Amino acid sequence: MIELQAIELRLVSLPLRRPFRTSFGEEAAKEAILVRVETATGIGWGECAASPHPRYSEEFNAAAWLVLRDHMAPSLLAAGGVEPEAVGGALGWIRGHRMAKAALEMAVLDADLRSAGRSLAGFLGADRDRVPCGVSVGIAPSIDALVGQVAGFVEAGYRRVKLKIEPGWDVLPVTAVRRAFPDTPLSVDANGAYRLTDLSLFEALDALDLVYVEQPLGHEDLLEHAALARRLATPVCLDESIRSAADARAAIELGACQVVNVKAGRVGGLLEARRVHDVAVEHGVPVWCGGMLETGVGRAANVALAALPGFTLPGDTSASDRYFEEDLTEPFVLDDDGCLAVPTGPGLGVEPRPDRLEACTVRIERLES
Ligand code: SMG
Ligand code: MG
Repeated sequence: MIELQAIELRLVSLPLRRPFRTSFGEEAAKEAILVRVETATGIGWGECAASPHPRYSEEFNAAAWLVLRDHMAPSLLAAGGVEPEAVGGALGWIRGHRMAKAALEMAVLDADLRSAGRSLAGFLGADRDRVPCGVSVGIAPSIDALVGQVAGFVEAGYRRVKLKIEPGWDVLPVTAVRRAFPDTPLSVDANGAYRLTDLSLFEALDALDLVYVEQPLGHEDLLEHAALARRLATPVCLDESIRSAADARAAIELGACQVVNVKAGRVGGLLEARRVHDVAVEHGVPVWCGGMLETGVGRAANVALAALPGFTLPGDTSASDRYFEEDLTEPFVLDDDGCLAVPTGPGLGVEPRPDRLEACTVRIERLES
């Protein structure tokens, strides 16, 4: 049982080395809410996966801040003690707001595992000490610029390259990258930008030997994804559509996806993410760990999750230098095999560096029991 004494919310902002553009917009900085819990036996950190705008999902930082401050933190503080496994249940009366819930659960888990001297990866059931990494490449100013960026990532050793697509930036750039890198595992991610009437576009992509097409259609369209999947040789992977283990089961059983992207934030926490993994494994469906441009804090959790046995495809768990000049934690560095080492220290196995925390903080609020 963890005795919660205080919960601190901290908004941080880190400039991205290159703006990240997707079908729903562009981000030039990573802005995230960090949650720091203080307990009778030590502290724990969590990171919220939300962005400044409600574009990837309905969650966004200003709303996550409010729901954490006015509802979630008071609810947990009033409860006094809580087991990490019980955080989801204790916050179950709050509908949705999964990324905010996930951040708080991560912080409680980190505190609990640190005081027990146990790593998050070990707790989750990881069976590897390094994970192969992919990289997600945003919509570029030109095809030449895109091919140049991909060349840098292939050279760095990334094991899979994912290209963001949108109407007007699809078959031509993806064909150019495929021609330049005939042997590189490639995928595309539309973030829901297409409709079933765009079938011919996906048939054209089918010829490019992609590992999967990620979230091609709207996030609420499971049946349409199933209809698309029946027409394609390329597997369909779902991201935004899967917000829980129950969603994963429905999507897989409906034939709406053959691959699952798991993000702890999107599904309400690391423990639900493990349940999504379990559902996929039970159905023989490969999973991989998605990313939300996390700082080193959230990245540590992603890398631990990605070390579970069902994560058989490289994830969007890229090295710190793919995002930032300087991360918040000690940097995650790609090894010669295109892998990141899974942290082995207690809890997340990383902490924000005090100087970086100071430099990146925009706002702090503290709640006490
Ligand atoms: O963390 O490297 C990363 C980003 C991976 O492409 C990525 N994420 O739909 O999968 C996705 C997007 C969402 C990013 S919204 C900030
Ligand atoms: Mg995606």
